Amino acid sequence: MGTSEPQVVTASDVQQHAQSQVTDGFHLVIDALKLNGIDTIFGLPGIPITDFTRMAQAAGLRVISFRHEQNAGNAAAIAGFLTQKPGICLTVSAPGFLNGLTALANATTNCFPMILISGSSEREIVDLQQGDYEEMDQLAIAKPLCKSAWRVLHAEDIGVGIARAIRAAVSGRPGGVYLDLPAKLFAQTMDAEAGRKSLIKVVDPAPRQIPAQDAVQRALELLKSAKRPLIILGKGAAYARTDAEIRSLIEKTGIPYLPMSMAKGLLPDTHEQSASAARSYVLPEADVVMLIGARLNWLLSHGKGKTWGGKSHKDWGGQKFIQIDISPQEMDSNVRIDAPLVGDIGSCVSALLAAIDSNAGSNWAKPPAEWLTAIAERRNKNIAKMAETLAKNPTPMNFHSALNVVRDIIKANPDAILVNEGANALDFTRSIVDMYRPRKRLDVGTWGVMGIGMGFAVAAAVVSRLPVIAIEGDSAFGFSGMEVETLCRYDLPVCVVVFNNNGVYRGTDVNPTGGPDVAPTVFVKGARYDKLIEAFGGVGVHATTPAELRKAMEQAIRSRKPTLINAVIDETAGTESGRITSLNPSAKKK
Ligand code: ADP
Ligand code: TZD
Repeated sequence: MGTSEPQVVTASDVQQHAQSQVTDGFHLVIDALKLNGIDTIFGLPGIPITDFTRMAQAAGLRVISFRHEQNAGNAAAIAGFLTQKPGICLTVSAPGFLNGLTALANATTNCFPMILISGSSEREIVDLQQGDYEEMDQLAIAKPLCKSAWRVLHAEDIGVGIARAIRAAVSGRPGGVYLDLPAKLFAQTMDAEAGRKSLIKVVDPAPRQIPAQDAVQRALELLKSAKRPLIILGKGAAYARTDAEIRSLIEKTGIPYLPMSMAKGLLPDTHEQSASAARSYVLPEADVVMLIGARLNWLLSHGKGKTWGGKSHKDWGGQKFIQIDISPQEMDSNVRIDAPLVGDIGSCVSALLAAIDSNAGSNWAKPPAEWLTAIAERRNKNIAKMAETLAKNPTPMNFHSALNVVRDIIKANPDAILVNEGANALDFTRSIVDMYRPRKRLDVGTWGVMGIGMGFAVAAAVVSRLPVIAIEGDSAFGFSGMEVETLCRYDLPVCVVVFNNNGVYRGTDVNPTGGPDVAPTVFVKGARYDKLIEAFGGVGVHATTPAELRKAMEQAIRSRKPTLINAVIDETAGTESGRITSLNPSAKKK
């Protein structure tokens, strides 16, 4: 600290190191990650990891530096979701660690594989609470917020530490793992050959989990007995990368399906068996529901209550459930699961397909025509109604007229990855913008957390090299907005569209006291978010009409330049909390 001499680690330093007789903690961590196929680190440098980031870059790892650790953590988490390899987030001690921790907890909640690696302060001082620089017992704090947490104290244990972290992140139900690396560890040296031998290349990190044959048969019998069957696909199904098998199961059985938000595009949203546009009809009416990689949590009204045809909000609607999940404890978490099918989705779906073929051959009876016709009627009616709304061109622009543009852009660029957060900006995008390919929609997930936007966008662009479109509420964007500098620094093909309606949900609230402060949900009116990205050399566009928005988005996709479009939306257009108004305590009181 304090010297002006630039610290540069050259390729020849690295080579010299390789030829020398000793290795150190820095290099053992790098070598262990590389040995396990990890090629990217998302992080933010500082004591004690700055040199580590330099050495990692010199050793050929891609090191993507962020402006805040939470965004690096979100990037790591979604990289994990997209690649099935644990995403790595690297932070400094105490405050950096805590900044990354929100993302680690969110990754665990969403079943995304991620490893948060944080440098930590001197153990002796931390444990006696003698007041070290950035002192904190990080291991203890991380433990309840992730799948597993470990600390490595000796260089010869780095191989085991990294191996355990990788296995824990991706095996079984994926999730977040914390690895605590004290500053002293990095500088420890050991014999290079012994160091090399201490590393572990993890064999079969996420072993298949084959379901029991009787469980497959039970599930199949229940499915066969259904008069009004329904399949629900969750983001676990998207993560599992068994797209062809899932499509084959759906098409072979002819069963209508609903994709959860991040499972959209697993089959194209325009598929004739998609019941998305008839959701409020199929949930209460279905008699047998098969969940594939989706939990019966709040996003599915806990499998009961009025959404499912129950009499009051806690009543079971009478459905029977088949649930495919890798986690046995997930079963019966909300309502009875009549046919639990525990295993990895690939093995479970393949086993079902094989059983269908051997039981029924090509004679699998499609669901009764009345069920399919009733769904088709509702779906077509709702789609026609939506088409009318989308065709309108009001001034000022509203969510619908803006999203009509986004919908066309995604249709023309089905490989583009869509990142999405906000309340109204989230709900309307999910229902209006059709997805055509798997793992192209990344959003606020299980917690409905704001702040994933730029971290997800950076990682999606880095790991896929495909264009990324981030549709952001103006409040949502603010949580990670400084990362537009990161977009520009790495020249990423990301087009951020800020749906600017002057506030959280809306921009119309007033301070009831008449005092000078604006209402808690209101922002600066007419803010120009496009100017932010211009500060870093990106393209900023101010769009007030669908035509301007379309032109700017098309240009962004064509040019692959980091772009931010400030899309001005009618400030009266949103509703409180979007679709989940009812979760607000005062709505409950009414
Ligand atoms: P959504 O929010 O889309 O409904 P959830 O995150 O609630 O999805 O559910 C995902 C589920 O998928 C989790 O219960 C998780 O255990 C499960 N899962 C994740 N990966 C696999 C896999 N490879 N095989 C089986 N289940 C999986
Ligand atoms: N903080 C965090 C971390 N997550 C949250 N979900 C919230 C706060 C609460 N919240 C929502 O649930 S949505 C939202 C907040 C602050 C922003 C909604 O405003 P927006 O979108 O401008 O992003 P719309 O389109 O105007 O509704």
